Amino acid sequence: MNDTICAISTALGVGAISIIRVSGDEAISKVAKIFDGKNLLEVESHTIHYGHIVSDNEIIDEVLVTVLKAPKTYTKEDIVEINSHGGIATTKKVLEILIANGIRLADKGEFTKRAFLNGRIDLSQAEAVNSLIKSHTDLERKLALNTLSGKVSAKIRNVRQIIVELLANIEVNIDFPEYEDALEITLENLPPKLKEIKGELENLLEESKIGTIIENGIKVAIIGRPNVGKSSILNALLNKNKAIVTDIAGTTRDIVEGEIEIKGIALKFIDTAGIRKTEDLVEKIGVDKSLEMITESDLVILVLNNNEELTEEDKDLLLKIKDKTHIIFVNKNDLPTKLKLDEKEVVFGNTVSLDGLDDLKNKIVELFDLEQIESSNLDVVSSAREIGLIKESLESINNALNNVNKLLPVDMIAIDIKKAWDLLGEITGESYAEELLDTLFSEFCLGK
Ligand SMILES: Nc1nc2c(ncn2[C@@H]2O[C@H](COP(=O)(O)OP(=O)(O)OP(=O)(O)O)[C@@H](O)[C@H]2O)c(=O)[nH]1
Ligand SMILES: [Mg+2]
Repeated sequence: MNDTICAISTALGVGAISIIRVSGDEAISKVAKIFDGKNLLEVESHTIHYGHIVSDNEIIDEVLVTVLKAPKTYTKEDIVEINSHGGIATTKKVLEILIANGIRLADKGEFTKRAFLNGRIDLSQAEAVNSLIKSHTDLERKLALNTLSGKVSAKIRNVRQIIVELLANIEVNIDFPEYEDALEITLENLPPKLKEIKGELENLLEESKIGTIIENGIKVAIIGRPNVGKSSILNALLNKNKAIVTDIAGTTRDIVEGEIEIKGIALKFIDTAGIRKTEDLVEKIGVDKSLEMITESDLVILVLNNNEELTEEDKDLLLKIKDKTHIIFVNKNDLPTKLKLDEKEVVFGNTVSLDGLDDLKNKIVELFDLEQIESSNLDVVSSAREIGLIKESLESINNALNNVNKLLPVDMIAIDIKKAWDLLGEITGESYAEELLDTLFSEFCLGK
């Protein structure tokens, strides 16, 4: 594990500076060998030094080298960071020389993996490092930074603590029935405890909805019959001509996507092929994709034409979206009204004067409570892996509650409670499988 690793930590391209990072027992001694400047073996920790990287008596680059001695470093190992000139040729050359000197090229995320394995951060925090690097929006950044600070892990540990206290009481009752000070856990007093844990887990899941929206944005499918103006609406929302608009029904064949940010949240609009019965093979594939989008999206905007009477196909679509989060947008309200509609929550507008498009955006803000997200604490779970584990943990607690109803013995019920505890431990990495680490860190960039 403790071999010395190196990687380019900055993005490889044209830039003023590149950082090549080295971590491990031999980090300082190996870099000292190729550094012409102060003797790095004798310098203090957390200092930076001017000099040259040399190889076979040739000066490769003029650099600044930072020496960081264990344990107060990112990996808790000795770290040396070579600040070379930027650009692909110089950066790669410095890396090559390090490798030629017996330093291994790091795997993706290996520095952060070491930070985890050496106990500097937990698994949830390690994941947050990746989210932080990949964040596009300011809210994503804040969310990741909060997780990295350990606020989210603290909430998970808190629930684990409640569970472990319950488990401890059960164990004491089983192993030392004569020990009278311990609270006796019975089928009568178990349900309130389990319900408390259930409540905590449900709360984490409820809060995580905010995290998911920030991380993934909101997928909004624009659906409707041909020619009602779906592509025109997409273009108006994006404020650019992304999709082709013509008066020929069936213009859009494939999905067209575009993104805007509202209240710090990415709205990912998907314009779809107009839905109708068709014999045209290409159009048919497009229509099938449109129908798929109804299921796959977080929100459906069903577009109707104000200038036409409601058709059977419209009625069919109204039925299809009934149980889905949706907004009905009645387009072309610049033309005479022929549409009669019973629906309540409807936005009217048109893409000629752009009337109603702000109402449409406001409706989305209202539906997903985006104002509240912007002002919330953002100390919530957001990783899909972690949300999955909380759900599984909740399932185990529900099983335990069912088993109480079935009057199973307390020690049998404890098996599910223990499982819930273990699953939560996988979030922070208190319990984990080696493959999990491999998969998780392989999603990182090199050099982090
Ligand atoms: N008067 C009026 N015409 C509109 C409006 N919105 C779109 N149109 C016109 O309606 C026609 C169809 O518009 P599109 O945006 O291509 O419609 P679509 O729903 O994407 O159609 P398909 O791709 O065929 O499914 C075009 O001629 C547009 O200029 C509107 O609000 N008012
Ligand atoms: Mg279209």
